[in-house]
Amino acid sequence: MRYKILWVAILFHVLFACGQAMAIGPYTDLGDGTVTDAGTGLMWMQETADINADGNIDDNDKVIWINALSYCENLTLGNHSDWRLPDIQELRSLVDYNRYDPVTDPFFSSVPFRYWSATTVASNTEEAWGILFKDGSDVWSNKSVPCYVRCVRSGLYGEFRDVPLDFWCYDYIRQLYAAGITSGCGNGKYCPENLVTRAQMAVFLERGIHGSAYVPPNVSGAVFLDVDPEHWAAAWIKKLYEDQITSGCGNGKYCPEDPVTRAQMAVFLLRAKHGADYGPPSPEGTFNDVPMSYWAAGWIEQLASEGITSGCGNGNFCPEEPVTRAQMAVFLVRTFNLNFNLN
Ligand SMILES: [Ca+2]
Repeated sequence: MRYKILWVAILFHVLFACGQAMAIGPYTDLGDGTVTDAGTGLMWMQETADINADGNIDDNDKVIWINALSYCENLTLGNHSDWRLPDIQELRSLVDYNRYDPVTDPFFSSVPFRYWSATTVASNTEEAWGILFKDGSDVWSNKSVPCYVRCVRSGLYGEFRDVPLDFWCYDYIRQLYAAGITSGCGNGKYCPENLVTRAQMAVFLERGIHGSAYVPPNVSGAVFLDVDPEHWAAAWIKKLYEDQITSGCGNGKYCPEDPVTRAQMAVFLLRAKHGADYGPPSPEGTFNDVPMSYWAAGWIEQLASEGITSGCGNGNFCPEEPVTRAQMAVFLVRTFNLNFNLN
């Protein structure tokens, strides 16, 4: 019984310790003197600030607090100029409690001495918080004491906090946002892996057709049996119907909560782009999994010949697969030629 308790204790310790260790990073070395931390979404200077720019980090690179602030604010590194001195919580996020002397991941090459944070001590504004990177302890010092500096910026994520800068279609989501076609899925997120519903598709398409500022007229009566006039997208769906981009999903319904399939998307996009009267050329059998007899074959092949899709790999199109919001960003940007000059 005693051993059982011991083993449970050890197991808890291992689980807890592993959980702590995983909170550090993972880091990505961007190769330009900067490191991103996927855990916190922060970008860091890889090296301790070489204040006097002599190529060495030594006592001469310690500065008083006010100079630490201004050094970071004036820093340009990795093509970014929005650097700042980290606050105490941000600075502590670099501390790996499994390490000692210094306590940071080896590629940060920290000096085991005090680093400034931007956080002033609440009880004495002549003092500010810092961290001793030998053991990770919080220390406060008078702001006139010279300490080392490592600057930070909040640059790992762009417009949405669930779409990192190195996300596979970051540029497309950014374009879609800049065009005003999406403002995300709420709480600062874009929800790239969520499936696009037919209700959301109505909004995407109508904004693509009529512009980002477009607001559809209010609806009084229902157009589709399954779209209540109170539904959040009722006006958009009605306008999509009036624009003759959709006739619904059959039996007088629109199926607003169903995911959009890739085949449906092909029809939606081409009608939105070319007008309600548009019809594609006859299919020629471009994709292995889209026989010429398939109901949307012509649409799908036209989507490919316009460069909006190249399929889902291996010569297939995956017509019955749903579309994620990330994928839809790519399709919409290509369909409506959204090409803002973003820097
Ligand atoms: Ca130096």
